Amino acid sequence: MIDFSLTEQQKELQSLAREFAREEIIPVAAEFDRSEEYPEQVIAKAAQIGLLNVSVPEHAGGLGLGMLDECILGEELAYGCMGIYTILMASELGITPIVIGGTEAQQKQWLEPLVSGAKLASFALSEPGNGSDAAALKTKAVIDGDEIVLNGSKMWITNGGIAEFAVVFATVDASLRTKGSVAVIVPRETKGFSHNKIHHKMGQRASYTAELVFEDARVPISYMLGGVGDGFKIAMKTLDKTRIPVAAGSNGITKRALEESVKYARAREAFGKPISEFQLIQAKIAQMYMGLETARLATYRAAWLVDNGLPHVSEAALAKAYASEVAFNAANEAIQVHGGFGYVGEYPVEKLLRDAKLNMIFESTNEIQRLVMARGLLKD
Ligand code: COS
Repeated sequence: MIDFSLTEQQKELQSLAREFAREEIIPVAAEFDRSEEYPEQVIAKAAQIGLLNVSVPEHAGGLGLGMLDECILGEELAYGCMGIYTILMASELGITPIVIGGTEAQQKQWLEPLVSGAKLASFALSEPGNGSDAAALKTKAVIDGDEIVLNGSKMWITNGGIAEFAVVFATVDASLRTKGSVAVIVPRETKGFSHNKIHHKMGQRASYTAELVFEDARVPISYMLGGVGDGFKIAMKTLDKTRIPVAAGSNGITKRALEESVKYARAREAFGKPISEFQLIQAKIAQMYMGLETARLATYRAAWLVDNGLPHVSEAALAKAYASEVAFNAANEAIQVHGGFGYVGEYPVEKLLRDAKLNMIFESTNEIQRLVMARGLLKD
């Protein structure tokens, strides 16, 4: 049975997030983009009204929202600012490996405090020397009695260093590739764990991105999710889910690009009439609309598969790659509609382009998404 309607609860969630984006995010988005500061107050308010850490299961004190709920939320928040939404999205990314690979006791231990204390989680897979080849981890994990000792560094980690903990992927023996991988929860205050904030990003500047450094950082072995050899699969299963909210965020960017273009095209005159009356402008607007509607369908379908416990690997990759490319193109065309005004910060469209670019890179590049889809298509 096909049903495109949202439940009453989902509609409420959508209006809550929409109102939050209009009242709390849009008025401050340009300033945080300029200052590159972490929007602490905005995140605190989001937590207060229940928009943070929404995927924490009910048995661990959370709302246990589904993937479609997350996507509805994500589109609205990213409409306001993709960078600010990324902070919330990355916290769900840090939560997911614990939901996938953690015992119920571990879920309670690590996820309950996130909800009650309005704290963030983070996910640390990429390293300075490798991102796409997730099996080539260099961060070393040594099991020493009932402790794990970590040495190495992680790169491009959203919320890294400001989150309560990072789920760190490391290896007990690099020559074993995936078979030597481990996933370990490292609390922020762990001795030997430090971070360096990364500055001057092209876009999504409100989100906090860091390099994490581990120098003989010791944690109890009970902080490991699963066993030795499970880390890679936990990371892959996580990304197979969390790529979908990236698609949802991309749809928020596309929707904003479309609406800003419509508003500007109606108001701006050239050759004695509003530019909205020119067919070449209309074609751009129609193209953005086509992109938005098809990308949203792909996103919702992938989310529906997750929520119904069905295979979703290729569909998640498709949604993420497609929606982020639609968003980038829509933002690019929105700048074109705005002409010179689109190229300066006075209007929000140049920021949309800078923000959209990252969605084509993080949570696996769109090249990796294509590889994932092709693998699915080519296997026996
Ligand atoms: N879900 C569950 N298990 C998976 C999986 C998935 N999506 N993908 C692979 N595996 C399993 C395989 O079945 C295999 O298991 P066995 O050893 O039991 O047979 C094991 O993991 C190794 O798989 P494979 O040999 O396919 O691994 P590769 O090194 O070839 O993986 C890709 C290649 C590109 C798929 C992987 O490295 C990847 O996704 N890279 C992107 C990493 C990334 O997203 N980086 C940025 C993250 S920062 S947010």
